[in-house]
Amino acid sequence: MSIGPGEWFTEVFQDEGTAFSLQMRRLCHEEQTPFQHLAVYETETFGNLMVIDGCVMLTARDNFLYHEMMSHPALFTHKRPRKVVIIGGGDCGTLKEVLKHPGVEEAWQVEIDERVTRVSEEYFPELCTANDDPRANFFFGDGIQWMRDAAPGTIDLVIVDSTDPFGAAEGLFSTDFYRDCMLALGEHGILVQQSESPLLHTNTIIKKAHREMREAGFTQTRTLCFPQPVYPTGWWSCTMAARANPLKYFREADADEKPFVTDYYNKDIHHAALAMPEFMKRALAEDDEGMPPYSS
Ligand code: AG3
Repeated sequence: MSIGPGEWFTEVFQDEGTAFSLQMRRLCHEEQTPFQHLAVYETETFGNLMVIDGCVMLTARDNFLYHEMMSHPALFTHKRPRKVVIIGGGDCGTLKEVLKHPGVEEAWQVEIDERVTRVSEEYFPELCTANDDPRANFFFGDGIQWMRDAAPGTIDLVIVDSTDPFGAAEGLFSTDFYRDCMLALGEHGILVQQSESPLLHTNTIIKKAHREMREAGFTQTRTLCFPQPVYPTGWWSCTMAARANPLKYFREADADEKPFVTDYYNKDIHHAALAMPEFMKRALAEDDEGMPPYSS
């Protein structure tokens, strides 16, 4: 897949009959890792671009939206998050956001493909600024196994920052994995998972995530929506789960006085992201029998 200067990189969403393109300056790096095809391009207007198996993972220009929304809403929902585990997230962007919270004492990035991290260190150094933080820990291996082996009740927050739910990431979108997370989290822990496009995947991936998180024993589940221009439809989501704690409340005063800089997340954005579109409410309500309503 060689793309010359001025040519366009395109991610085709075949099922939807749409595509997203970015104009390229040059190919910076390309390799077949033991797990996937990994490429980095320099784009004309979005800075560096990371692509895995033909899917856009991130660009320098807009990854802050995704990384901030994958971390801060959950971190400000938990009462006192001290130990955080990121499953996937090899580019280190989520880790950087997590470690902005001074109360976090220990963060683990559990990524199956070490090459993603090494390539990110080279081409996205701005995402790797917290890698030398003494609280940062790296494990390169299978996140599903890692979670199965985790000691019960020892983790406050699990963030699943994965690729689309196919191939290597498929097992991360399953009742068995959610159950292992629940056991590792204990009573007050929170799980948050990237859950694809509200427009494309509400009736499939998002609905299934709610159903399976509840099957696993989480009684509270909630999807937050946010913009992400370079992903299919430009509109993305994450889904949070908790055993008992309602997810519509968060540490508002702390979010308002956060002792660090963000580019997107703030207290009002958090409130806005909690608001659920009507079509999503209807779709999720179909599965709601006997459970607390999704809007609670
Ligand atoms: N996680 C990938 C989200 C999925 C994007 N899907 C797509 N382009 N088809 C991003 C990793 C960032 N830490």
